[in-house]
Amino acid sequence: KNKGLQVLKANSGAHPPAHSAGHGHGGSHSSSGGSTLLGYIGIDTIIEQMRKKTMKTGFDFNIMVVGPSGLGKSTLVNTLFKSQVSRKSAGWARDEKIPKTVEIKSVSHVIEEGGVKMKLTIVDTPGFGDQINNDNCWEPISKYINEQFEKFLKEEVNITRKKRIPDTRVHCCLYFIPPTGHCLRQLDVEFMRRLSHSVNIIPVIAKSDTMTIEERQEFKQRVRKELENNGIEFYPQKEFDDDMEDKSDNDKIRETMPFAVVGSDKEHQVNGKRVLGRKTAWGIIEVENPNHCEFAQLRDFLIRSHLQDLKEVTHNIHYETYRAKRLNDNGGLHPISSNDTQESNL
Ligand SMILES: Nc1nc2c(ncn2[C@@H]2O[C@H](COP(=O)(O)OP(=O)(O)OP(=O)(O)O)[C@@H](O)[C@H]2O)c(=O)[nH]1
Ligand SMILES: [Mg+2]
Repeated sequence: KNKGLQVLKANSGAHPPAHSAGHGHGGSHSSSGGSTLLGYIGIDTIIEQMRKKTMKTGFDFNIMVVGPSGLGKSTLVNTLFKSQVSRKSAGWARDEKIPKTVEIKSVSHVIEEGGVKMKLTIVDTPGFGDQINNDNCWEPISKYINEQFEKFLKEEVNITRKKRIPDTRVHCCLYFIPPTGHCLRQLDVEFMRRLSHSVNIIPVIAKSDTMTIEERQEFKQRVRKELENNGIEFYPQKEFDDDMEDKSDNDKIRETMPFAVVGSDKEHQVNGKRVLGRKTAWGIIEVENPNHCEFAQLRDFLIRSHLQDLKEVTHNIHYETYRAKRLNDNGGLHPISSNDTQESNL
C-alpha cells in the first residue's frame, strides 16, 4: 500500500512557510525513485487549480523607485509597463521651496494580460537626495515601507480577518544610480545599507546611454565592488538561494547587476518595426535591444522570472522580520500603538 506515493520532505528551505501556500519555489518534480503509482490520483492538477485562482483574483505587485530628480525614474516605469503608469514630473510643483522631507506618492493601476490581472502600484519618491543636507533622507522611505508592513500586520491580527489582505508592501525598490562613472555617493551606500534588510533593492544605472561601453562596464564593476565592500546585499540575496539551480541562475544575474538601463516612452520606426527608443542626432537607441542597453534584462528579471520570488521574499523574510520584532517589542498580540503610523497616500 502507498508504495508509489513517496512522501517528500516539506520543501520549505530557507523561507519560513507562512502564507504562500506552495507557490513557485522548487516544485520538486518527484520521479519517486522508480516506484509506480497504481492509477492516477490527480495531484498535479493543483497547478491548474492555482492558475484558475490567480486568474480570478489577480495579484498585487508594488514597485518603488528611488533616486535624484530627473534621472528617468518615471520614464523607466512607463517603459517597463508600456503605458503612462507613472505620473510625470510635470505634475509636481517645481516652484515650491525645497521640501524638508521627500514626498512619497503612490499610484495604482490594474494591468491585464492574457486574462491575468495585476494591480500594479508605483511608489514614487521624488527628489531623493536633492536637498542641501541629505542626512537621514532615507528615513521617510524607510518609514513608508514600515507603514505598509504595519498595515498588513494589523489586518493579520484582527479577530475577523479579511479573506484577502490587501497587499501594499513594497516588493521591490529600484534604486537609480546616477551615471557618473565615478564611485557611489555616500548617500547611495547609506540608503542601501539601511534599507536592504527591509526591502528588496535592485540597483540600476540610470540614463546609461550617456556612457560609453567601456565606461559602463567599468562603472558596473566598481559599483559591485563598492556594494560588496560595504556589505550591502541587493536582490537576489545570496543567502536566499534555495538550491544549486537557483544559485547558478542568480549568480549570473548578480554578475551583470546593476543593470545599465535606458528608458523611453516614445515609439520610433526601426526597420519597419515600431520600437520604444530615444532619437538622438546620431541614431536611435532602442531600449529593448540588448546591444544598446540592459533594459530588457531588467524587465525579464523583474517580471518574467522573479516577480513571484520578489513577493515571497518580501512576505517571508522582510515582513517576517518586521512582524517578529514588532510583536516582540509589544509583548505579544497588541501591535497597534496609540501614536498610530501616519496614513499613507494610497
Ligand atoms: N538620456 C536619457 N534621458 C532620459 C532617460 N530616461 C529619461 N530621460 C529624460 O530625462 C528627463 C527626466 O525624466 P523623468 O522620467 O521625468 O525623471 P524622474 O526621475 O522621474 O524625475 P522626477 O520625477 O523629477 O524625480 C526627461 O526629459 C526624460 O526624457 C534615459 O534613459 N536616457
Ligand atoms: Mg518622476
